[in-house]
This record gives sequence, C-alpha cells and structure tokens, in this order.
Amino acid sequence: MNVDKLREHILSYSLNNCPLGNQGFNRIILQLFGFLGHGKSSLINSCKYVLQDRERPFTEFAVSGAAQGGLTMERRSYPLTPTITIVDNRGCSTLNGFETGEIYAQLGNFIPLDMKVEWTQGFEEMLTRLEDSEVEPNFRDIIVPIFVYSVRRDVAPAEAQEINTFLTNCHNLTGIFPIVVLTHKTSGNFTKFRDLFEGMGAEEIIAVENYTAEDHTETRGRHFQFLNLMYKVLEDVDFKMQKPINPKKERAKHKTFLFSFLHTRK
Ligand SMILES: Nc1nc2c(ncn2[C@@H]2O[C@H](COP(=O)(O)OP(=O)(O)OP(=O)(O)O)[C@@H](O)[C@H]2O)c(=O)[nH]1
Ligand SMILES: [Mg+2]
Repeated sequence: MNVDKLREHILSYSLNNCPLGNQGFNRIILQLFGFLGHGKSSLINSCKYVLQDRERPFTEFAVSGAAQGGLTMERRSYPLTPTITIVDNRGCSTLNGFETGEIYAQLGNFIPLDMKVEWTQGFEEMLTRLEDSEVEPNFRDIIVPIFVYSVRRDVAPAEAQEINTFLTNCHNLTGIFPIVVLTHKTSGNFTKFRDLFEGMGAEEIIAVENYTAEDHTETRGRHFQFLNLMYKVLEDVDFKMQKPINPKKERAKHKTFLFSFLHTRK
C-alpha cells in the first residue's frame, strides 16, 4: 500500500467493521512504554504529523527533549483518529518490579488515562490504587502495547533478560506481543537490536527516525515508517477481533495475573 492509501485506511478504521462487530469495544489504545529518553514522546509527535493534513506545520503535541530522559511524568492520551488513541507514558529507569507493576496495571486497563504515574512500593498502596479503578471499570478499550527502544543505547545482558520477561508478561496481559519500535535508527546498530528483540519473540520490529522539532524534513520513506506502525497495530487488532471475546472475562483474567505479580514482586 502506498502512503496515501495507508493513511486513508488508518483514518477510516472502525471496530464496527470487524467480522464479529465491535464485541463491546469502542477504542484502540496504543500504549507506549520504555526507558527514559528513548523517544516515546517524539514517536507520538511523529504519528500525529503523518496523519495530519500535509499543509499543516510540524507541531510538538507531546513535549520531548530531555537528553537523559525523565521529562514525561504523567500518562497522557492523544487522539490520532476517531478510533485510535496513543498514550504517552513516564519512562522507566529500570524494568524492576515497582515500575513494571504500574505498567502492567496500565496495560490491564486498571488505571484511568491522563493521570500522574506513580511507582508504588507496597502491595497495599497498589491495591488502593486499583480499588479506585473498580468504581468505573473500563471494558471498552483494546490495548496494544508498544515498546520503544533507542538503538543508540547499549544493552547489558541482565537488562536484556529483564526486557525479555517484561515483554512476555505484556503479552500475557493483553494477548498481543508488544510491537517493538527502534528509534534513532540511523545512529546505532539497528541489526543488532533487531536480532536481539527477534530472539525474545517479538513479531513486529519497526525502525524509525522520529520527526522532531529540530529535524522534521518530510520524506516518503520516513512517513511510511509511522503509517506502517499504525497499520501493523490494526493488523493485530483485526487478528484479535476475529475470535469471539468477552471483555469482562478478559479483564478478570488480567486482574488475576496482575494480583499474583504484585503479590510476589520484589
Ligand atoms: N535523531 C533522533 N532524535 C530523536 C529520536 N527520537 C527522539 N529523539 C530525541 O531524543 C530526545 C528524547 O526524546 P523524547 O521523545 O523526549 O523521549 P521520551 O522517551 O519521551 O523521554 P522521557 O519522557 O523524558 O523519559 C529528544 O531530544 C528527541 O528530540 C529519533 O528517532 N532520532
Ligand atoms: Mg516523554
């Protein structure tokens, strides 16, 4: 598909057109996560840019820019189309139990959008946070996890092991293996990271050079990267929606997983 057709497909995508209808879902959430400063906010700006009218100038919707990361502290949502919303996230400093517990709660849709991200320490504290979400439980979102990693960084074996466990858990929680987005693709060893993530079981690995305030020279190839990412997300959603799903049962399963994880995390 060429760039214009891809864009049209993404903008007009509706869950109502799935073979079994929307099955009670009304929104697709692209949930970003990853380490500090790896390009999550810039990825959002890039996706917004390629979907908007070509006449409009580049806009920094999600603020990006701290060299060491740590700039984004809240989980903020940005609508991309009437059906698709992309969600920025606080970057993790490590993928340890405290930080991943919060991410798992987000992926299971137990934490409402647009809230400050807290790394909770104790089981009790997290339970209180989750109890609040039971007041108005949300069954209507399909969450697609996206792991953002910059190929400019180096990865230690212990860190690779942590990422591996984390991606597997994200898969268990959402039924979709996280799509891996490798940023800064022209300034690092892209093939090394592609092989690494492939070895972890990643099915979609997409390398991008984000559009940023400093460099947003449009090219067809660069536009294609972000449209292709959104297209792959919709393919995952289509695959999931071919089977009958009971959103309430799904949520209950995710909750069991989350509680057992929180109970044993160190
Ligand atoms: N050249 C290049 N620069 C990038 C790319 N992605 C992000 N950057 C730059 O890297 C820096 C960090 O990017 P952000 O998008 O703020 O990263 P983040 O993951 O949101 O970081 P925090 O929210 O601060 O943890 C910014 O200066 C961006 O302009 C990329 O693909 N290529
Ligand atoms: Mg950010």
